[in-house]
Amino acid sequence: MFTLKSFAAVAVVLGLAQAAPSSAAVPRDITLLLLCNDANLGDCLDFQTEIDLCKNIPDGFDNSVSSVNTFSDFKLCNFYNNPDCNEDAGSITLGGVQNTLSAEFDDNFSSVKCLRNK
Ligand SMILES: [Ca+2]
Repeated sequence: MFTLKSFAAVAVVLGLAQAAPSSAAVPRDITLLLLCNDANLGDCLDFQTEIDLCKNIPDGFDNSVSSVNTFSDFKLCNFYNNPDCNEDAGSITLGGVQNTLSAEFDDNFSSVKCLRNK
């Protein structure tokens, strides 16, 4: 009986120790995008990001993306021609499947930030 009680007490302590950091952390909203080097969703990268977080597009896709899929017409993401979501070289908000991009944006995206649904 004593052993069982001790085990339970240790388990409770461990549980509290594990719960403490996550309760202090900001909730994260992970979201997935398809970034594609070719038009019509060809040669794609499964790209994981978070809502309201700017992410630079990795080598191999940076300045090469020609189509994208946000997996929902209601999931909008801002795509930027500059890294670090800098607006100076232009940006566009896209949602759902975009099989082609206009000349201003084709082979130009360097960063992306997805928006929280309003
Ligand atoms: Ca391309």
